[in-house]
Amino acid sequence: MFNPAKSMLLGVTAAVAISSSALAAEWRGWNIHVEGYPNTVALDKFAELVEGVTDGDIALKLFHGGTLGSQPDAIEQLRLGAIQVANFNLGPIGPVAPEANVVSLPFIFKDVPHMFRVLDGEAGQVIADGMAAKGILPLAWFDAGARSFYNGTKSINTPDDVISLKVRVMNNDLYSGMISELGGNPSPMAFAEVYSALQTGVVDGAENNWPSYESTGHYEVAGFYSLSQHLIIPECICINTDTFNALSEDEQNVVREAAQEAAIMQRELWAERELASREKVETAGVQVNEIADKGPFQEAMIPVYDAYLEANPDLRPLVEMIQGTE
Ligand code: GTR
Repeated sequence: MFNPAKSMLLGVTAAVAISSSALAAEWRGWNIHVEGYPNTVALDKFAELVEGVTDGDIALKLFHGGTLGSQPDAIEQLRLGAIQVANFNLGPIGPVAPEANVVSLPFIFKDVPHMFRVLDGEAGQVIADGMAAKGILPLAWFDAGARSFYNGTKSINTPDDVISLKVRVMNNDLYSGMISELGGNPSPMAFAEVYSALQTGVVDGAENNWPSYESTGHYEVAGFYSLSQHLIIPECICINTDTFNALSEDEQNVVREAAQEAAIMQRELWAERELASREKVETAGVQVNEIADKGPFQEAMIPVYDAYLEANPDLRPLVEMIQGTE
């Protein structure tokens, strides 16, 4: 049964007790990351908050480490209702929900604070509504930093350094287009396969943020990390839209507030982990380089934007709304 006193203790506010919901539910939650990763810790917190505030009426059983499959598979499972909750990166959601794909346009966000201002504003609502319409309702946004290129042979300073490199990307044509425009060969692949692909030379490089580069051990087999910061992609705690809509309004409020509280925790842990991951890989001998001029990389993305807007003319206002957000 819902316990308002506990709710307030947890910092989750709810005015009315949830007593109408007699049905106990057990949700299954997907997560690709390992124990100790900021997102994993925050998801555990979310589960704890939801269980606490509903007094066990809703239990969330989390499957960490990608044990329930790859992210594209999990997106389908969540849409079908086979799993109810997940921490998704918006990258692989783009092919399903066109509004969410705008965040996968390279360099669309100036920096992470800009991304959060966008998500907290009108554009964020358009993205969230587009996702919910496809069955993937975002409850709160996680920080996933900026993604940069890494490979096993050289520092990347200009787009020419990407020519002929075989680069693993997430499942999304925008990323394949991005690598092709830089002259490289894109290789879409599941996250779990990247380590051995780097190790065996199936790909030369990949791109990711500091914590994932470190937590996966990719730095052990691809020791040059070049700060291109070409993608800043948000992540979410997402819930199956029907599951959410079946809740009472009070339950919806407490579940959303629990997700938002978990997201605050995630963002704090993320900031710490970014620094710790960078320090760890540098200590292990990774060569890190700043890219003095990102202009040529940005210019190379013009055809990616043009093709995207040609295929999705109705999304031009959303792109412009994001670009116009201070
Ligand atoms: C990570 C992200 C994962 C996954 C992964 C990837 O940064 O947190 O959800 O998308 O990147 O590259 O596949």
